[in-house]
Amino acid sequence: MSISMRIARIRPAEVRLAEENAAFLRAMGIVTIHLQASPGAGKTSLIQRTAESLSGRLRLAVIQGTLSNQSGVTHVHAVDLPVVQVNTGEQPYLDASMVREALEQLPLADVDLILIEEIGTLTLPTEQVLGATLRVAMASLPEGEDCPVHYPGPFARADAIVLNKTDLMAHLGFDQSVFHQAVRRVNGNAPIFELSCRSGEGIEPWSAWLLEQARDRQL
Ligand SMILES: Nc1nc2c(ncn2[C@@H]2O[C@H](COP(=O)(O)OP(=O)(O)O)[C@@H](O)[C@H]2O)c(=O)[nH]1
Ligand SMILES: [Mg+2]
Repeated sequence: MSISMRIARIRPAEVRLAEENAAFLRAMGIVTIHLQASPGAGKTSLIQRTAESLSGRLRLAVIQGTLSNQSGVTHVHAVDLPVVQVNTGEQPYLDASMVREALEQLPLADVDLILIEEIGTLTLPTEQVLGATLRVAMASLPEGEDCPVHYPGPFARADAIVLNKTDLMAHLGFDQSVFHQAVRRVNGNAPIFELSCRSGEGIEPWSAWLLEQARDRQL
């Protein structure tokens, strides 16, 4: 059976579970960010930088998806950060029931913001729903300026877009304006955060946006 057929069959239950996740998290005043990007784009690095940056300002937790056949996954190693790793087995993406199980393992009374690191891919089933508050799509400079046009799905659905590895700008001759145009062809509104997890440049505006999202929803 193809994956799309399987998803079409399980979709109503998944959607219900995702809605339950969303309602539960809303009631707890917790914001969840579903972070999607190619392998190596810098998802784990961004989570670590974000944890450092928001330390003392927001209480973070992490749900990190990993594949069973994936070795050398970069583990989140920020101090004092609750992290739950979810092995998705053969399925190359997280689903709502996995997120629910992960939530049960987190100290939710002491959490304001959960960053969910998706398995590294820009191709996810469009039906995928987790119940996360916001979606973030991330690209990195080596993927080229056209990345959002070649893989429109995650960028079109994103509430915010991150461009990582800006420290490589000069080496790669990357043209930011072409990247912005590519994003705007698929997403008219989402803020774009250009940053470098290597140097830390640009992390603060991204952190400030997260803080704003959390505060807006906790009032
Ligand atoms: N030059 C550069 N390398 C980065 C940056 N962010 C992450 N990396 C490197 O990219 C590789 C993949 O990063 P990782 O966070 O594990 O990516 P993930 O697979 O998306 O979670 C690692 O070798 C990181 O050190 C950055 O801003 N600049
Ligand atoms: Mg990672």
